[in-house]
Amino acid sequence: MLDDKQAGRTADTDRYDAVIVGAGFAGLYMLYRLQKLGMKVKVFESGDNVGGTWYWNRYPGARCDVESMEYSYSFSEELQQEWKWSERYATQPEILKYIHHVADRFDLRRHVQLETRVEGAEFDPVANIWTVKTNQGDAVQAPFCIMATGCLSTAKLPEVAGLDSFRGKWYHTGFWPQEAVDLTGKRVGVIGTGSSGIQLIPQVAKQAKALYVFQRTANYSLPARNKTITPEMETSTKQRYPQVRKQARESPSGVSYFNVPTKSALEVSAEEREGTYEALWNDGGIGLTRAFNDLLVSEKANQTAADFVRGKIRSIVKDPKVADLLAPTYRIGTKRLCADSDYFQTFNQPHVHLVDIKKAPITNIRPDGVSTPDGDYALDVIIFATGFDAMTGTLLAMDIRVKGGANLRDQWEHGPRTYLGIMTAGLPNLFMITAPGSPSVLSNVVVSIEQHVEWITDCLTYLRKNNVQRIDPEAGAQEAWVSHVNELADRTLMPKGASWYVGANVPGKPRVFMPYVGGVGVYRKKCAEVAANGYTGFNLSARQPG
Ligand code: N01
Repeated sequence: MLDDKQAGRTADTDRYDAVIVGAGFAGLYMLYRLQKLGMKVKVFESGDNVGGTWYWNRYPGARCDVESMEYSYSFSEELQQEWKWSERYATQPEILKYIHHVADRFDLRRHVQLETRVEGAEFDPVANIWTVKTNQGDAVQAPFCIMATGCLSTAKLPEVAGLDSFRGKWYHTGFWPQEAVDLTGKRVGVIGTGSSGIQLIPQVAKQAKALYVFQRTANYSLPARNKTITPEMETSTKQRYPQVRKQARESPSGVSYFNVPTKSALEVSAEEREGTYEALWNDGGIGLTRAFNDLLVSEKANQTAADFVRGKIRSIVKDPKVADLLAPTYRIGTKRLCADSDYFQTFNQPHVHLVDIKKAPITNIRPDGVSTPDGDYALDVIIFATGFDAMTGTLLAMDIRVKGGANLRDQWEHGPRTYLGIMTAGLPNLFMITAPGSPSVLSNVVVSIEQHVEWITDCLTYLRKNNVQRIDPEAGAQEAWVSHVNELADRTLMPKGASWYVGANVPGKPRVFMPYVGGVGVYRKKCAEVAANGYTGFNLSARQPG
């Protein structure tokens, strides 16, 4: 715990031009841009340092699955030339170090109040002012409030009784402690086999005496084939950065290096198809569903890629029963693809045990382990890699409302509704970076963050120049955007996956496919058109004279 001075805590009741919630990639860049506009800005951050996702998710094995030279800010040529990434896929410590470097290099820290959680925000519709309240007694005011709270920032524990009684230690990948966790010689249970579990499990296996992996759904994972970035690779990318960044911005996924497919998986011969999959498997990373243009659209095409990966899993895992259990059965790509380093190989080790909790779910946690109908498992440590209340969890945890009017929880009762994935009707002057209805989690999120931050910056500049005091999406424009987002998603197989993209991992959460599947490049153009045409689809209210 930092003291008040270190955290910048002041029980602030000051007035600002804008308040930003969150100091990860999004919040820091938003701060940078608004400062450049000469705005007085306050940032609240719940962690004891900046970094967002990369502050919290410090579990062993955590690394990015977007190549590091592209999972980085592009706004400063000096920054991108001077920073040196060491590996193809950066580790969590390296990314956090980069974010700290950015915060220091651009002198951003002095505007960030740490260890402070925003609890609510209320908009006064007469004065057009937000009052943002925190758990530290702050009540700051600003005409604009910007949520930079991340898409995967509310960690989720399973709804299983008995955790309080557990005598060992337990952890969640999404709020891993800062101090070292020694698992040497321990009996460890990992619950969850999504991206976090798949990265963590090989690392835990290196230390634990016995490792029990509790798997509810087998997942598709592709080898990352991580490697050191050679000086030649570095120089080549740095020389081409302007093109690389442009290509990424205009691409479907926000990266320059994915194939943009033109052929159907069903129009080529079986040999050509297998050869394409094989080459992508050998190259590493999560580009496989970009091999052909119908893998996320046609059931038959999808099955060819799914069969290929299932075949690979069976060829790696020696025990056929374990291999069967690890072979996913859902449509590939309809849940987030994972990238791993020796995940499936880990199950060939004699001290690693796969437990099928789909067939026999965990019934309760006991003082010495967990129970399922198939048996009891004695554990010293339980690690929950059980994911997040994604995209809406953090926003809805706050009480966001208009005085005497709408509130976000009611507005989104049946699922999130936004215009452009940036604002929601009825809550004026509230911007949300990478919100539902934008490409966000389907993209290289740093590219999507930069696009939103720049769009919001331009918007605030326009409002100021044109004497506009209030911006609020028109209800009709929002309905049309929501329909467009749903219509595009429904043309694909994506909504069919029981994924966090549709809220399937949170009991009772409305089943709505949340991200925009139309692609980063297409989306960027649509947002730019709205701005160029004077913010079509938004109600803009002029400042009252006098
Ligand atoms: O979370 P997840 P995550 N009982 O929701 C299981 C990003 N990320 O933290 O599939 C038992 O994917 C759940 O089972 P099921 C990335 O976008 C990126 O792993 O719901 N099990 C699943 O196996 C990613 O998608 C990177 O049946 C329960 C697992 O827990 C997102 O973060 C690295 C359960 C949760 O998987 C989230 O990934 C890490 C229960 N009650 C994360 N509840 C990279 O860049 C859940 N599960 C590489």
